[in-house]
Amino acid sequence: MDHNHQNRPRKILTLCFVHQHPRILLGMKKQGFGAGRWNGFGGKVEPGESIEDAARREMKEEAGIEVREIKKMGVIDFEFRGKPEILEVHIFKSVEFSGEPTESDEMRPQWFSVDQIPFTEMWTDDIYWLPLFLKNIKFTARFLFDEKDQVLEHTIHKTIKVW
Ligand code: 6OG
Repeated sequence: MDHNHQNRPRKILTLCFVHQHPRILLGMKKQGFGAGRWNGFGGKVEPGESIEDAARREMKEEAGIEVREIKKMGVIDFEFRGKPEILEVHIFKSVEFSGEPTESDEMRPQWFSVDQIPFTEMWTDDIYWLPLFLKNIKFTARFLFDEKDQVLEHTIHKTIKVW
């Protein structure tokens, strides 16, 4: 573990999935960071905005839906070898929403059965923690990626934390 962990620049991001068992809403990222991969919906928290508000705003902007209650399921620190910045991603679950999932400039939404999640077309960390998410187990985690976006190291802790 890096001894200067506390001093490194952090970017706070949200990532939200609608999970209506046995289906989950994913989006194909069309542009920007992570383009070509299926993921939840989310992005950067803006100044003066709460993390939860950012998660709701991104769902509206990227998937065209309004989420009701959202529950924080986990927080992941992502690090990339050779880069000082840490991406602190707050993972949320929504069960109910209003509106119809709609394609945006950033994302193309699609429902998947939870037993047909396209892990080979997703960020390689997802296989480690999405199974916990689907079982409603909360977690904190850290992933270190190499230059080819492969996981070099990871730690995951289940938590009872209520953020
Ligand atoms: P913009 O920077 O485009 O938002 N994100 C990740 N998601 C997963 N599953 N794994 C990662 O491993 C990720 N890094 C970032 C957070 C980027 C979106 O992508 C998520 C945001 O929802 C490195 O605004």
